[in-house]
Amino acid sequence: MTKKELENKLIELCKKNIKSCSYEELYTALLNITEEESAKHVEAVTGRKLYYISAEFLIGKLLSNNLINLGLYDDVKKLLEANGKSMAELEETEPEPSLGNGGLGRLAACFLDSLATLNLPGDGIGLRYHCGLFRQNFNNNLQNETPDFWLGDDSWAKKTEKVYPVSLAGKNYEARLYKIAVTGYEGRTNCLNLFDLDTIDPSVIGDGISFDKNDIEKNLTLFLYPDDSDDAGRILRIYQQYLMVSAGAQMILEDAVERGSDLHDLADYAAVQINDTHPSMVIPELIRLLTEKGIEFEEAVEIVTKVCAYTNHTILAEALEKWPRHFLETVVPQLMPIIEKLNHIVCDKYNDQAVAIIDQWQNVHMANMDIHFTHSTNGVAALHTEILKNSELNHFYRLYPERFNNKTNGITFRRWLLKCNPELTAYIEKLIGPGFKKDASELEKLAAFADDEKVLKQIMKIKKNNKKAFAQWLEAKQGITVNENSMFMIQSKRLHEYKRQQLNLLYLIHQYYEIKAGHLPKKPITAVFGAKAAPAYTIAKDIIHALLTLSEVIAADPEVSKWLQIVFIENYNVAAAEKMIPACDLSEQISLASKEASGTGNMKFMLNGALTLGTMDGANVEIAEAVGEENIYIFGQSSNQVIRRYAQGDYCAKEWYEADSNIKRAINFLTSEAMLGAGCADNLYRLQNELIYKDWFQTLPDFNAYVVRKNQAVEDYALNQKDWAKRALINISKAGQFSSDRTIAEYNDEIWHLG
Ligand code: 26Q
Repeated sequence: MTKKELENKLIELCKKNIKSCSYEELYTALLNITEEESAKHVEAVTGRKLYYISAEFLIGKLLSNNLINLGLYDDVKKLLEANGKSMAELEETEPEPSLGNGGLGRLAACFLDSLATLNLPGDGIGLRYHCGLFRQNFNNNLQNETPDFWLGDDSWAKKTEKVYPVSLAGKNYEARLYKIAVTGYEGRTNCLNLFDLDTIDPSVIGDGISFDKNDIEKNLTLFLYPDDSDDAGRILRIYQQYLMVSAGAQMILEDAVERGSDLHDLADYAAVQINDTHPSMVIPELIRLLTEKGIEFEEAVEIVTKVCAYTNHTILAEALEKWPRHFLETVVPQLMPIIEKLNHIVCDKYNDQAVAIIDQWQNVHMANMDIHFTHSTNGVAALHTEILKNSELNHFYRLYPERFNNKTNGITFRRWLLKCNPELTAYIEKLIGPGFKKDASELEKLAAFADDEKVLKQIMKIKKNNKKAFAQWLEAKQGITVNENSMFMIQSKRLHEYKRQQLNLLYLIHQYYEIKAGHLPKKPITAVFGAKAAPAYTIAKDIIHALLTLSEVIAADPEVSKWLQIVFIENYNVAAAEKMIPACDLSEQISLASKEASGTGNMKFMLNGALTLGTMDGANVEIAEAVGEENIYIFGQSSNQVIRRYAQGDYCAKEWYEADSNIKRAINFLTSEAMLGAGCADNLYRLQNELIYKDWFQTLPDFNAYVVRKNQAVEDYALNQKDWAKRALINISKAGQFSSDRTIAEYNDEIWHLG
């Protein structure tokens, strides 16, 4: 499409000249143009097609991304600017589809982008939630949650005439299919298939995000479930999962038959990737449907095992889904006999309770079913996969060593470089040509410029500009002014104790004391947080409260606030991440070693020229290997030390608290007069007790190492900007291996064999 054609089309759709259009009108018109263009790249599928089935697709806003992938972005931007309109304001018009909690959902979105870009036949299957993850606001330094409706009149999710019957608790429902086009970068167009009921009714919503949990017809797809340890209403999650899985399985079979399958050969037509245990019921559901169509049970099991593969995203035992049998008996009675039979097969063969699907307390272990009845189980970073093999899933690894494999996560460079950091993208292109956009390994060519002063200066200047842009965005959004000349250290990810935002909190209190004592940092510091806490996760919310309260205490203290500022981004989401990541100097990846399966934010920051301060956990290990120890700040216990400490069961936080005056001082400060003056005593005391008497994620043993490494980073940053820029450049040049294009190519070569 030429620029002139684009202009004519816009004018035709809006029925007036561009200058007099509102942003809403422009958005709608561009959405239509984008859809028309992307439809031209839909390709017929022959052979094996992938279905990536996931309860979450954290796709984020789509307009700019799709325009970039279709090669229309620059023309649209110029056209708007020529008519006095800005792309940034246009983007504000689009509601963000927050259809995921965090890493797992965002990974699914990156994978769809890479599949389409690599010209592979691969669709997503998920749910069309009416509200994405809750909207977060702060009130009295506390998190509040409100519903986040994202479906306006013009949504990317197009309603189809296709409906599938789904039986839930013995009642019949109709799952309607909606489709979102997934455009690849100079590639094909695939599809994200989302299912929904026609009968959803937002009037069942009460205060905040509470709603009447009883009326399935009205509430089933109303909300995305927050990553939650809360039991209340969990049964509704089974309803959601089965709606997705049953409609999805019917669609997969129908699609295969249409393309010539006799179902015995289903594996030649379909590959199903199960994204964590949330869609695990697809296994018994496919078996059920195949036997219904006349295939013998044993053969159906064999077919499904060949078709399906499973990805594990967590090492936290408490996060592995297990459902009380009576839940499943209530919601999906048609599956229970099949799950029972699968369990018999396993028990007869192995006679080992540790690998049974149904345990002695009548809980159904979804991950166990996945490992037995798929041909591949993968972890999401090298360390994670090793821990699965050697400890967490060792019983299974011994049975099926050949099924276990690693697929280190990745991110799409189209959104996390081209879209969010156009200035850096243009500069890289000037240095090494455009090849890196589709072949990320070409970033290596940047290493040749590591000692080129002109290049390093420009890298620093771009970072400076991105910090300025972030500061303006923050000012407009939250009315907060930050010092653009300070060092920006950012920790943005879900709020979880294992991710240890509380360790960062203790550091900031420590700094507060140091500054008070006249020990000034070498450079002013701005500590930025972005994080949502699950509504029922009490301690996570207490950590948010403590950080907001500390931020207020520091802001009110002119002696300290010149040197230290804490900023908490309200309602962290994909759009916010796109503003924060390019502006970051130091990326905080400080989970307790062995607990973060991979992390993907770590990759995004690195790609945008931040240095990492991190533990040897998840993909940090691979980042450290890639950039070398002089280009990263590593600290803390190793995963082996942590695992040993847990095994010994002798960690006593109180001893660390008593033995170290800095730790004691920092923890005591939580309930100081200053903090109690600005915050709530209940929350602050509860967090303090948790740290002294429990500290399940071993914050205190890593405290001193963290302080030392972080202060080293501040000093290096302050004293030698050129060297810092050089190390940033090396980080960018080594980021190629963390492209999701690489990840998807590996999945395809080793698991899917598509086409
Ligand atoms: C479970 C039961 C009930 C309600 C919610 C849930 C639930 C929802 C979401 C459990 C887990 C999740 C999300 C997990 C997740 O995002 N895991 C992250 O996956 C990333 C991609 O592989 C990794 O990089 C992160 O390390 C991992 O934490």
